[in-house]
Amino acid sequence: MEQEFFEIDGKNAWAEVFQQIRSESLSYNFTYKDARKAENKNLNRYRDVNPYDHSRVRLSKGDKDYINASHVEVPAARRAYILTQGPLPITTGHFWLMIWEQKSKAVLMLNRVIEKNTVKCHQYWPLGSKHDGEDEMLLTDVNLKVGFLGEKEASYYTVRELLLTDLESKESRVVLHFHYTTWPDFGVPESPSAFFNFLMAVRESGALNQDVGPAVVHCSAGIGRSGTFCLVDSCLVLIEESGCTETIKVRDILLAMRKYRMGLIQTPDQLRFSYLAIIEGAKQILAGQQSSKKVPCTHHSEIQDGKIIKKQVNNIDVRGSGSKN
Ligand code: PTR
Ligand code: PTR
Ligand code: PTR
Repeated sequence: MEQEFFEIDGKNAWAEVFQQIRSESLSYNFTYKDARKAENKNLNRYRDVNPYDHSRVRLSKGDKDYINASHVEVPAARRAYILTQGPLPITTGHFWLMIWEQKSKAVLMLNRVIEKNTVKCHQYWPLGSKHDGEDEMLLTDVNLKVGFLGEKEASYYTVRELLLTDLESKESRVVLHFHYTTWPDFGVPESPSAFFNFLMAVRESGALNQDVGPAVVHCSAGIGRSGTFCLVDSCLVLIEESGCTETIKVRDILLAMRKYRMGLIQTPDQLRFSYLAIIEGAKQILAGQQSSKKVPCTHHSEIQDGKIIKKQVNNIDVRGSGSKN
């Protein structure tokens, strides 16, 4: 895929490649009727960004099951995420109810509350008294409470610990809040390595593991930056498993992800950045594998529609005639 990257770069063809991906996903034609129902329209931040009916997250408790959020899965990488818009004042309760019901361990926030002098997301978590804010936020419509426990700042992001409590059962859970604070909408992070450090911090917390609910990933619309993050993470899982970057088909994985939520990745530059972050991340991951004596590139697998199709193991054709050498 490095070769593919340099070829596209050399031809300055990112806009073209991105446009191909958009046109191909236009043919999906999934419906989003629930999002357009009269009673749900004001629950959407942007009128042109809607969750498909087939993959939308449904709320169980309460009188409405609608939230602008989608299950996005990459089965070959065993990854499941929830991508959603930045909460509006009236959807903040629904947002926390979704986190409670889906048993998510973390929220990954990739935008700032105010960008270009515009509110891009409601202040949906308590800031804490050290920031002259409240320590608790009460969500009366869903009978939940969010408390501020503490935070740690790194250079490009902040990690907070929040305590989510169901006021009915009195049960509480810690929810981690990973906030990337330096990624403009329709833009890219300053450097692939800053982004990689953020991704590694999220991974180390266990929030992307299979034994917890899907991490909730959001930006303002929940498609551009959120799509970029999930594509890079999933591709790096697949590279880690195959031990090499040659066989990965980033475009196919993005196209498969776009079947779950519309518009994932919003600009040619975000697509280019994804490739860069995958290449940079793969270098670090594969170097780590070599030093821990894992033999790189033993599985020659192809990825189709987000699923790995194994062709060869240790250079022996697994469909072969029984020859051991
Ligand atoms: N804040 C939203 C916006 O301005 O885009 C509110 C809104 C949402 C307004 C949907 C209108 C919406 O849809 P329609 O124009 O189809 O009623
Ligand atoms: N209609 C909005 C717009 O084009 O501004 C929708 C939108 C907003 C789409 C932000 C994507 C956006 O970026 P992100 O998904 O990264 O918040
Ligand atoms: N910001 C976008 C706009 O206003 O046009 C919103 C959008 C949503 C754009 C989906 C594109 C979308 O799909 P695709 O990227 O596949 O064209």
